[in-house]
Amino acid sequence: MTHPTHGPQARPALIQRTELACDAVLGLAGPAHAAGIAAVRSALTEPLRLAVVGRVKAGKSTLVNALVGRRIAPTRAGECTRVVTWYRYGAPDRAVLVLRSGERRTLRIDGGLPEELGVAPDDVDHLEVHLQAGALRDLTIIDTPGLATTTPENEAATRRAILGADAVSRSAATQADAVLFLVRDAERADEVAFLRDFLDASGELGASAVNAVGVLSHADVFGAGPWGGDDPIAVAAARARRLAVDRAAEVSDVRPVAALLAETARTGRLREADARALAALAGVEAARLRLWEQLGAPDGVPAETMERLFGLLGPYGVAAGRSVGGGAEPLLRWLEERSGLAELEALIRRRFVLRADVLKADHALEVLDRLGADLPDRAAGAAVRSAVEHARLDPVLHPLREVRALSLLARTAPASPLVQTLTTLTEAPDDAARLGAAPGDDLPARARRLASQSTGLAAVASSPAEAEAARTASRSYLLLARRLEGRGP
Ligand SMILES: Nc1nc2c(ncn2[C@@H]2O[C@H](COP(=O)(O)OP(=O)(O)O)[C@@H](O)[C@H]2O)c(=O)[nH]1
Ligand SMILES: [Mg+2]
Repeated sequence: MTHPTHGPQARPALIQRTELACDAVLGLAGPAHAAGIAAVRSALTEPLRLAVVGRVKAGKSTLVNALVGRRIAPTRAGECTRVVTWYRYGAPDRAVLVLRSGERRTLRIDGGLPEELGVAPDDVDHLEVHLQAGALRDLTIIDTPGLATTTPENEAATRRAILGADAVSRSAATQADAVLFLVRDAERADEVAFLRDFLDASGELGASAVNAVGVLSHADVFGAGPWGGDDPIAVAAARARRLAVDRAAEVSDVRPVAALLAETARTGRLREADARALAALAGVEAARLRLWEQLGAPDGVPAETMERLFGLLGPYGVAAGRSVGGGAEPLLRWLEERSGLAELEALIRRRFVLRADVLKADHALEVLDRLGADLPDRAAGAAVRSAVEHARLDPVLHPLREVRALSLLARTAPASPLVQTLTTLTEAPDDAARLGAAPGDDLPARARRLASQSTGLAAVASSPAEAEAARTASRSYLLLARRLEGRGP
């Protein structure tokens, strides 16, 4: 049987091999761990789990709404904002409250989630919301209450969601494969410290440049703000680029996003009447708009309208959006473009969705390995860890090694040219692109040439991480050559 290491058929083979590892571990670890291992195994064929983390009021729930295209995640201060909420694809639309006792209760969704849950948030493990939303077909999104918040419960719930609890059975069911970090103002030292702490705490199972992407949120309030001369979104974009370089170890990229603008654009909240009311503000002096609450609404504009516009668009959306003109349609396009959401979605697709099987398999093996390390029976634990190691050495799972080598290199030597090599190997849509080949090139010959070039690079590498990256790339090209020649998996 052949197992392609790349290409569309690679996914099932990679997942199948990881399922075999789960089965092997099940036989070694004993019945006490059967449920936990079964959960790890079944998650392999579910959509990738992406957790959205960041401090309270970072804009997480607003971003989730924008991504899902529904105003479902509460952004006010109700109880729902205090529990971990999974948004997954499913019909009919429904919400299931999963209590820490294991009990499950169905909640009604009328437009949005209820303000009150009917139980103390501390008794809730998580809330599962099933929606027929296209974005959820290949991604389960986990909204979290926030880290390092004023309430320890919020933090504990978030940590449980991302890092898992101590028992594998729980952690397997609650862990995320990938993470979006929302940071509201990158230059505030405590936000950076927060990111560090979180990453330290997450350890091996947590985030790294491979499975984490940063979001600089509230991009519309950067710089001097909406009433200053600068374009706040351009200021945020420049800051995001700097942050991506500084934080290359922790996140693979940082994108500026104005989630409020995206939410308004994507959830059908903006009506034609709003666009008309906004356009009517085009001639009003900026100072008057800025201070409207003190000075009163401009002539002919009801105060409710002002409130509604500021609620939908924020100060920047009002200040800059009023001159867009032409009605709701161009205004929606403008909001969409300014929000930066499409770029973030493209990144999520490239980094997470297209690599979903690799991230899920890697995560599953990591959980199994940790189970082995924690088993009180040392001999059984060693057998589990060796089964995991054995799986990792299978050529079918070579993409996991690529991703790990890339993570290590990005962390220690982000400027190394091998970062690009491994990124291309793991992200390119097909073999020709993976090899950087021109039309008509002899692909197997090119793969072999690149393999030996990479071996050469390993010999002159400036660090162990770079040497490992070069050896990994060399093996990638070699496996690719063998497959292209019809001689290997
Ligand atoms: N101006 C502006 N406000 C935002 C943005 N994203 C979220 N907000 C507002 O910030 C507040 C907190 O957002 P929320 O999504 O509940 O934050 P969470 O606690 O991280 O889930 C809400 O009032 C949102 O409307 C944004 O990009 N720009
Ligand atoms: Mg929230």
